[in-house]
Amino acid sequence: MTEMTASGCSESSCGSTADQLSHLPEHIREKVHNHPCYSEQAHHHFARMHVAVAPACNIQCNYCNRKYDCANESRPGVVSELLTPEQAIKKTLVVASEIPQMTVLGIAGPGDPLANPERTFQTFQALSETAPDIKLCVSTNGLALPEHVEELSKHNIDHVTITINCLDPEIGAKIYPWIFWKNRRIKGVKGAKILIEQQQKGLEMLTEKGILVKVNSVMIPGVNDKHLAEVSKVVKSKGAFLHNIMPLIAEAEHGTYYGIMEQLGPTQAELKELQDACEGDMNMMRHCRQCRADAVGLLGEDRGSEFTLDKIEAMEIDYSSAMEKRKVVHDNIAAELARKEEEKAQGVQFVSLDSLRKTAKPKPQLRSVLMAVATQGGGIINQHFGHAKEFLIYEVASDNVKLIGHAKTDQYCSGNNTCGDGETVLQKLIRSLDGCEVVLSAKIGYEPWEQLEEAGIIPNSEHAMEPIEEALLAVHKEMAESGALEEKTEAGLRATA
Ligand code: CLF
Ligand code: SF4
Repeated sequence: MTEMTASGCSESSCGSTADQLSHLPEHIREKVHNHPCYSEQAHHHFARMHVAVAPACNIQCNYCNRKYDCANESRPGVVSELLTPEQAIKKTLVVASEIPQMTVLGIAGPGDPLANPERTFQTFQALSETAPDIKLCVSTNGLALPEHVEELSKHNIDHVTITINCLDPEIGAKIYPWIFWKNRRIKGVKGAKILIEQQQKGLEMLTEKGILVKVNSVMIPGVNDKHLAEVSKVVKSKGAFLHNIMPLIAEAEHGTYYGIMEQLGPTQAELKELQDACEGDMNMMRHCRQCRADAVGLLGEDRGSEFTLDKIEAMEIDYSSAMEKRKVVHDNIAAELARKEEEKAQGVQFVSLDSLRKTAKPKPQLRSVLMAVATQGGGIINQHFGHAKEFLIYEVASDNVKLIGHAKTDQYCSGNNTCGDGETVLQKLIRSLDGCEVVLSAKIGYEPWEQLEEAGIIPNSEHAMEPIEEALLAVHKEMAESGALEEKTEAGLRATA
């Protein structure tokens, strides 16, 4: 159920933990409050890692080349190291000890985890016994899901992602050329029909068991884009918790069917339009980074190179003491978040009473503004403009901040100044921020400052090290006070008519 808060923003449109989660029963809140994918606020503070133990897949998607990561859960890029379950267990314990904010271990490829059940469940079983403080998470295409639901529930796996791109086998045949089912390769509509039935059955079985299900869908313009609103409605009616609509990534150099056929992905605006249209029906995930199947760290960062097999081989782990340290870190983050929520609630109360006193006057309507933020996590503006590899994009209104996506870029300060087609890294970066009116970072150099201004984007480093939401609201307020945001009131419009 969507609850309105004192500030008038709904749980699904505001980035605060309390607003997002307060309508949920306690046992669900407990499952999601520190999961970086299931809670938008958590993703600023808590990290996840993936272990690449699942090489095989039982279907073919037209957006996938298995030489690369599973596109269900990753941007294309070769998995650096395929791991045995033993190696995956060791790596997880090392990372959990070194990065105590890591709360979730996911298996997401590079193939399908449930097409490799022995390797997947061996890893989960050992970790559920040795490291009970780590949440276990799995992402699957769903074909083999029904037969594994029982096993998943045995290993205390509370979070399952199913990639569901369609409900209509005719559409499915345009996405999946074949599936491998009961020792046979089944092509076209027939194969897609079986896959869809298995996905829906798996979804129903999981929700019946109280396991949280997130549905991922890849938006493929001209193929399933008009159909995904229906998918959203149906999966919600069957109990899915969250819907994550991701843009198709198709580049010819990845060797995928769509890449070679030059199938276009959606623009940011098309993606947002679809997400907005589906939001009325269900909680939408907008902070997905389409991570690699061996990603490590906060969403959007990849610390995998710090934990390669040769580096972790000689490390000794005392996980009992690591768990104590982790608990302190988790408790501190939780206390900090609760404190911020308390402060915010008091602020909201004040604004609300204040605004009640002014209701007699017609208020000018202030438009919302897209703002980009450079951050390294923690919910703080703490990244130098030139070091950012991505910017979070927020839609900011006078009383509401909503994360709507992210823009990946090349680092401006990387020393590599061109990126092909005669475009400089800075020009490309500015192009990726198209539509934003302000970019906030901890620091910014003179040259990018000048070029951003020329492109009509206001650079702002006055809010360095401040919490993102507070800084964005403050910038919106400054813009409002300068008269930059006023739209005519209804009374004003009638007067001019
Ligand atoms: Fe990994 Fe996926 Fe679990 Fe998260 S990722 S298995 S639910 S722990 Fe998250 Fe990465 Fe998006 Fe996946 S940001 S690609 S949604
Ligand atoms: Fe590739 Fe994943 Fe599709 Fe399998 S399910 S073909 S690994 S994208």
